[in-house]
Amino acid sequence: MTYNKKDFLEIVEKRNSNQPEFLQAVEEVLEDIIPFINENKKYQNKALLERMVEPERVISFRVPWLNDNWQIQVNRGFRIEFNSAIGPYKGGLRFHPSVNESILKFLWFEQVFKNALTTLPMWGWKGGSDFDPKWKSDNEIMKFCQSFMIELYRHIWPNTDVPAGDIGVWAREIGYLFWQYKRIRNEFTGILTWKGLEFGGSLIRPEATGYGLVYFVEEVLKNILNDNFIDKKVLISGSWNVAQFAAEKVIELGWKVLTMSDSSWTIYDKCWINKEKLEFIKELKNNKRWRIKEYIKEYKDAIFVENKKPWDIKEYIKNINIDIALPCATQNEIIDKDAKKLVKSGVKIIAEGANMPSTPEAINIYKKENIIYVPWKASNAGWVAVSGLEMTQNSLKYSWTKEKVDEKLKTIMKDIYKQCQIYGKNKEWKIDFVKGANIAWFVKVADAMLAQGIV
Ligand code: NDP
Ligand code: 2IT
Repeated sequence: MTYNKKDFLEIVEKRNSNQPEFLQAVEEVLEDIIPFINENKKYQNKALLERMVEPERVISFRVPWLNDNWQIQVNRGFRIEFNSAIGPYKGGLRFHPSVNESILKFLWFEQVFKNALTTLPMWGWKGGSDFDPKWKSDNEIMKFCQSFMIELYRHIWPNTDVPAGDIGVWAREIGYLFWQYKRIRNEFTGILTWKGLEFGGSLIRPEATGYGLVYFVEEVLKNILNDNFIDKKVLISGSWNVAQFAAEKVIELGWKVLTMSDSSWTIYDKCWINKEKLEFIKELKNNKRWRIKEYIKEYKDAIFVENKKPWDIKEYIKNINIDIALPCATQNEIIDKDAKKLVKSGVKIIAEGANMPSTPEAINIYKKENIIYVPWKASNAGWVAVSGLEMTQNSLKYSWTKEKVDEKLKTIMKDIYKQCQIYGKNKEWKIDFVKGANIAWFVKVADAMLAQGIV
């Protein structure tokens, strides 16, 4: 029996009627996967899709805690485990007021792609809470994390489920969660990743996403464009973690970074953001003098503009042709009119560092204009990949050097490229990376499920 997309979606909608984000994620993926199943007998009549969209377990729990004014607060905690066919559950915890079951199921769905594509034995899960860490004191964050872990610990083990961070959960929160777990179980294990270096964290963790993104772009240049790698002009958005380390790698390769931005300002520097200038930007962030416009006080040749994006470059630096755009700031930062501007700038490759930075309309423009487009689910997998490497180091009770982790990250990004190449070949494009990533994920998970029976 083959699948019909419309009929299958109706079934999923009936069972998840109040979960728009999850339904959107499923629909997007079915576009590539259903034709693939319909062409491959091996995957037919096994209810694979029906099983893949149904979680193994959904857990929701109460998180009571006491704020600094001695008032009792109650939040909702979640943990969604979908399928453990290829390894322990692995993924981030998000603390944000928007967190609900639909958002976590959508994020899980996307996490699965990244995890499967890394080729490491990790399956996706997502967890978190509607707790809002903004404006909370350190003490309140710690109290919340401790209460959250008092429930979460029942469900996680080093070979079962290993959380990391996501929005609202960074090194500080991971430290508090780790200590509480250790106190409850009286056991020092790699139960969380993104830990501090002092207690089992991995080197290259902060760099992983930005570096991994640029490693992927190198593969595209080498294999698709057969390019000489000289003097590439690059637009980068954002100026925090992902953007800074993407810029660092780009500069190391001798390419030219022309822009960086924050949520209010963009700087356009026709004399390039070199190593020294990037250090200045890093320092701005570290000192909490965090507006990118401070740059202009030091580097007077640059232009800074409010409410503009790197993709507006042609308005400020004429006679320039861009080779590569790396959106590293936020979701939906490239809408259709931005995509048109990118086309005009001459861009040849768009590779995503942020989660979901291009809208569907923008992606259609890339396709129409034959721009090589690498979606985030393939190009920002460096993040969770280094989490996987942290788990390995923890089980070995050993720490690899920076060089060793970096080398492994590079190999993983090359492997993701190869998987997209195998499954994403397309008549109009040399490689359709969206299709490639979707099918590579499906094949890996479906084969593992088929081998393990009715799971
Ligand atoms: P941040 O969220 O701290 O950085 C975001 C950067 O983008 C900041 O410079 C921020 O500026 C800027 N920004 C935010 N909103 C806008 C906007 N509307 N327009 C322009 N710039 C904006 O963290 P990260 O660097 O860690 O994350 C960036 C993206 O990458 C996110 O989508 C994240 O989910 C994704 N990601 C991050 C990974 C990681 O390893 N950290 C891994 C994989 C994906 P401002 O200071 O003004 O807020
Ligand atoms: O979206 C992501 O890849 C993450 N939040 C990272 C998850 C992890 O386990 O490192």
